[in-house]
Amino acid sequence: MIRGGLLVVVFCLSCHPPPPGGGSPQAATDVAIRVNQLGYQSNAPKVAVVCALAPRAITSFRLVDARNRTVFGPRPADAAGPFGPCATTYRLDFSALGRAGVYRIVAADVTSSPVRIADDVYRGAADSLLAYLREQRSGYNPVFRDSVHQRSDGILVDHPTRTGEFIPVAGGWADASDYLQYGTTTAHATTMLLLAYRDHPDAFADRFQANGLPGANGTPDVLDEARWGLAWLLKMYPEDDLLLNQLADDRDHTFWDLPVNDSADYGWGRGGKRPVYPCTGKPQGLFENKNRSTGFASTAGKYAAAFALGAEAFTGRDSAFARRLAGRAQAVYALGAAHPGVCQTAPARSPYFYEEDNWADDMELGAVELYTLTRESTYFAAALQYAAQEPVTPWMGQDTARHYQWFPWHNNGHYEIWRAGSDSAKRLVAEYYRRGLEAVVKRAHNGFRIGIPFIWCSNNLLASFATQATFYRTMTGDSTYLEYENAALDWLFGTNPWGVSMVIGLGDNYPRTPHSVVAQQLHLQLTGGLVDGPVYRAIFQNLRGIRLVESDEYAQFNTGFIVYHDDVGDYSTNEPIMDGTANLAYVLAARFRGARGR
Ligand SMILES: [Ca+2]
Ligand SMILES: [Ca+2]
Repeated sequence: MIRGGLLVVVFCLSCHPPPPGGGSPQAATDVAIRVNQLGYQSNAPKVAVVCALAPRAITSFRLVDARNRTVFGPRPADAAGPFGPCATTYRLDFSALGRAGVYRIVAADVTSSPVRIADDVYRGAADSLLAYLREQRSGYNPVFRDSVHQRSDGILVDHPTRTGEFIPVAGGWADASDYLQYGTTTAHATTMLLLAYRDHPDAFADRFQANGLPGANGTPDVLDEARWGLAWLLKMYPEDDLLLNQLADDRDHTFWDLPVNDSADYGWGRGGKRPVYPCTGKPQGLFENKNRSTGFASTAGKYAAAFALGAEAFTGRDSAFARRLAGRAQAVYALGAAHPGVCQTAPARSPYFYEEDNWADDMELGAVELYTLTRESTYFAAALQYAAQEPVTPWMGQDTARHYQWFPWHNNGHYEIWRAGSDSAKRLVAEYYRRGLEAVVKRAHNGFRIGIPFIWCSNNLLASFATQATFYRTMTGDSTYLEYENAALDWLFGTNPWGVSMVIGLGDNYPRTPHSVVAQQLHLQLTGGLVDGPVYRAIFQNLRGIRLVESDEYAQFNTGFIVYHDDVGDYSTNEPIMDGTANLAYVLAARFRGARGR
């Protein structure tokens, strides 16, 4: 989500409807007990966190059942120090309670919301994410049952010789609540869907057709959605040396309107054609703001990986489609190898863009997926070389980073090398992952066990941390980081200072007024959408054009170094994001399989 449109907020001030009901935050007192609102699997670690807004001594806690009978405890509450708005925190560990049921936690005369223990608490969670992706579809959109940008996409811009040429690129997903579309986020999202299905197929159902309308079609919905992404990426790579990277730009932000009547004007009239940007290997930006692009490889590697994984996934389902994907995977990988460097997204009127600075991670993933597909050893050797260039995703252990500076937020390539490689290669990439996890954990000495930097899209970092920890645990059997892996998921589903599940429609208390024109004007719940999540107060205060449009129901929890607002005006913490949503698919699918007693 790259925003910054002042007009958006001005418009909201006059048109914001009354918020839908429900979701009142807990904490009539100054003590809140935060829990994972999906629940806890029977044999998993189980921890709730107390956030006390004033210093408060809490010695013990217990769990009660529906009849208010104590079923666990009293046990000691572990004091864990201050964090953000919490003057002090306590960790309440009830891992020893394994009996399925619905309970409440009682501590300091405060009773929590219901706590569910069951093996199937993640059932349907990964599938729920797909609802948001269907809602975000461009081309034919099943929510509107209408075409979106079908005839407007797009006119080639910023090309040395072919600027002004029409190239058909309708399709894909809108990136967030604006209607820009990026090859880099789409390719990563598609990859996450394909990996999630490959490793955890049981987590996904078949209730929708290829076009996103209700009705089974014999294909798991996660593959329907992945194919939607792949079909668009193929359009975005129409010729061997023409790699398209971005559709539309931030001139989209001028108007706050629905995608079916988008009235953005890119110089061809309101609601007219949209620009499509190629990778050029040079800094891009049609106006005063420029990115710092240096090559093609960051985008080419991601396309290669998605195409190669797609070829594997569709071999038995549609061999012609699979063969085409395999051919495009090899071509785009070669283009990336010939043009090392990053292909960043292009800013227009606003200064914001995806400032991706790493590309070896992307080429590593592309190379190892091509090795898996073709068994050509040169690809595997290249993957190992790229892996050695960036063993640890650089945000891990840092206090801050630029917007999407290290993307994707975890490196799928190491896991794929582990799957395909020798024992020595397996040990090497497991150690790479361990170093990254250790760096984050070193910063996680707080009651919530969270060690990420609270930059824009912090929820993506948590999803990626949990995914990398899941990979590492699968690869090594080492559960050293399991407490932190669980804490990251618990945070995303409500164990955070605000008590908010960050996925719309999942849990008891989730965002009701996301930064989305579709949600606002159609009164539509964007089920499955992961919002950006809390950011450092300084980031919130310095972004352009943010104004809250309603009173802050979480004001008492927004007094610390990080803030979150369930407010349609806050594009920094409360905007659902396509790539972040898909980024959560793998780890939720893996938890589903955990329900089967793995
Ligand atoms: Ca289906
Ligand atoms: Ca990268």
